[in-house]
This record gives sequence, structure tokens and C-alpha cells, in this order.
Amino acid sequence: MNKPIQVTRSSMPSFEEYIEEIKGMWDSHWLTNMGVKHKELQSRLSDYLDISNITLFTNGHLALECAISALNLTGEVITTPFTFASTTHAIVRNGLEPVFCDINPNDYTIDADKLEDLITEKTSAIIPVHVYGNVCNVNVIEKIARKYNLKVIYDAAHAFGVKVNGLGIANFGDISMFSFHATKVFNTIEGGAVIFKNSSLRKILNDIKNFGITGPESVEYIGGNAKMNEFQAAMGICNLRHVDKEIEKRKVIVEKYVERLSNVYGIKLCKPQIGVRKNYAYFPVVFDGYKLNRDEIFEKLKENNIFARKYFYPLTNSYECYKGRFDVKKTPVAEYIANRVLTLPLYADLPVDDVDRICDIIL
Ligand code: T4K
Repeated sequence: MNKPIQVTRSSMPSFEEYIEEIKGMWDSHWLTNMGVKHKELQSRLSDYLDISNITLFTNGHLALECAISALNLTGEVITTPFTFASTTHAIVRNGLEPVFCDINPNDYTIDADKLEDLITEKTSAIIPVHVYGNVCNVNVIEKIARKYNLKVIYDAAHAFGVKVNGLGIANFGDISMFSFHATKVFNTIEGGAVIFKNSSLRKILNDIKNFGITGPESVEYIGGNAKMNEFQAAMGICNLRHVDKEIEKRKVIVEKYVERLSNVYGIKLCKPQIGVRKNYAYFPVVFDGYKLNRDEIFEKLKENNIFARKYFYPLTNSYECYKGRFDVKKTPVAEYIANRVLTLPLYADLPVDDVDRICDIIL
């Protein structure tokens, strides 16, 4: 039996490079709470991402929770159910009501044409997801947000390094959140960041990730602990040196998949979005009318020690923890795609021969 192939594999610098990066900590004994590595990574990311306001977090989920909390949102938030648990949970854990908008069948992002119908006097924000690194319909979303005076927070967990007509993806909306989890194109082991347009948000975002402490004897906010530590930041500094090369390698893998799987009856791939510099974060395939269904393909691959994933099935609005609260029938396209999608293994060092083998099994 061949060695198992997982849906992804963390990118890592060489052992020596990481050790060199963390060596100084044995002199300084400074391990967390916004140390030198944290500051350095923050500044390097501002340059890389083409933005001016950024603050780092211990993971993407807490970054999103804190971003929502910093904007003092109320009532209802329109979002997508075709996402990881984090997006919906972050809304609910802030005491807000998620209102689910359907997705469009081409890139699986929120269907911006269906947003206006869902806006009520209680709506305070829209939280779309650049799912798989596919870019949401940012222009229409911005127009609607302006018209109804709504905040926009992009869950950009998958979209690190994506650009739209040369502009970094985090330049859209009021806030964008990136995840730097081990499974992402760029990782800090666990980690995340909030990028914000209005620099007056810097103080509250920095304070709420540190218990709401605002001075030696003052605590102005009911914050939590969501700080990125120095080992995470050091991993980020190393990985950032290699991320462009990693994206190039991912591109080669994706091109192989596309070559083998496009124009096959019943197999649907995402089309490239015009003007978008992709990061090749995920490779979703929709099996719709193919000779085998998604679950059968999933099992066939598993029999061969290949572990594709059903990202994102089930939809978040059908989770047990939300039983009886939402109606999945209101998001039929999302339901349709969730029942048919499979994300195939994809990481920078995945051998092209393995991609061929995966495609042979599918075909
Ligand atoms: N919003 C969206 C849209 C998201 O997708 C996510 C996270 C978030 C928000 C929240 O961001 P974070 O708080 O996570 O920063 C994984 C990731 O844990 C999660 O970060 C990610 N989305 C989600 C889509 O995928 P699982 O439960 O599928 O991961 P797991 O442990 O099964 O790992 C998948 C594969 O990755 C493994 O089979 C092998 C590989 N792997 C995994 C780990 C943990 C490695 O190579 N190295 C590792 O250290 O959720």
C-alpha cells in the first residue's frame, strides 16, 4: 500500500532555519505578549499583504471573534453557510443572529445578488467568506453595504496572498481575517490576523486580544486572550520567506489536476476568476452527474490511502448544535454543492505522480 496522502500537509522551513530564528529567545526569555518576533512579523506582513493596519492573533477563529466584537455589531449578520464551523460560531458566540444567504454556483462564495432581500432593520453587517481562496463579489457587496450602512468583515481564512487586479485581497471591506493555521498556504503553526481599514480600530483590537487591559491599572473592555506567541511569529517569519515559491509549486499541482479532470462529463471545476492572482489554497471538485457520486469517490480514494475532504459538508446551518434554528432549504445552492463537493489533496510538495494516481482512481 502506498503511503497515506492527506488533503494537505503543512509547509515548514528547514529545521536549521527555524532554530536560527528562535535561538535568541533563550537569551531574552521573552516568549509571548507582543515581543520582537511578533512585531517583526506584523511589519513584514503589512508589506507582503499591501495594507497598513494589521494585528496578529493566536488563531484565525479568535481573530474573527475579536473583529466582530470590536465593531460592536448588533442584531443580525448576513453570512454564508458554505464555510468552516468557525465563521458561523464566531457570529453566534458574539450574541448575534446569523442570517444565511445562498451561494453562487460558480465560485461558491455568497450570492451578492441575494443579499438585499435578506436585509432588515436589525441587520448590522455582512460576513462573506472568500471560500477556497475564491474572491467574493466585492464590488456589489461594497455597494450594498454603503447603501444600507452595514459593516463588512471578510472571512479571508483561505485567501492569503490573493490579489484582485493587483490589489491585496485584504483591502476590501472594513475588516478581513486571515487564518495562519498549519493547513493554510501560509502558516504560523496556529495563528491569524485582522486587517482593518479604519486605523482607529487598532487600539480596541489590540486591547481585546489582551483581556481588555488598557493600562497598568485599567481594564476598559471585556477582552480575552488571543495573542500570538513568539514561536508562532518566528515560524511565520520563516514561512513568509518561502511563501511565493510555495504558491508557485501549488500552481503546478493545480494545473495537473485541471489538465486531467477538465472536460470530463459530470466533473465540475472552479473556473479562473478574471483579474485574480490565485493562491491555490484548495482544489474543490463537484461531482454532478458523474458515473460515481461524491461519497463513492471519497471511499474509492480512501481505499487507496488517499484522504480527500468534504469541505464544506455539512453546511453550518445544518449543524446539530443549531438544530431547529435555521432552515437549510433557504440555501438550496449551498446544499446542492455541499452534497457533491470534494476537496482533493493539495500541498506544495505533493508529487505530480501522486496527482496523476489520484486522477486515475477518479477517472
Ligand atoms: N474561517 C474559515 C473559512 C476556515 O476555513 C477556518 C479554518 C477558520 C475560519 C478558522 O481559522 P483557524 O482558527 O483554524 O485559524 C482544518 C483546519 O484546522 C482549519 O484551520 C481550517 N479552517 C479547516 C478548513 O481545516 P480540520 O479539522 O479539517 O483539520 P485536520 O486536523 O483534519 O487537518 C487536515 C489535514 O491537514 C490533515 O489530514 C493533515 C494536514 N495537517 C493537519 C495539521 C493539524 C498537517 O499537515 N499538519 C497539521 O499540523 O480543520
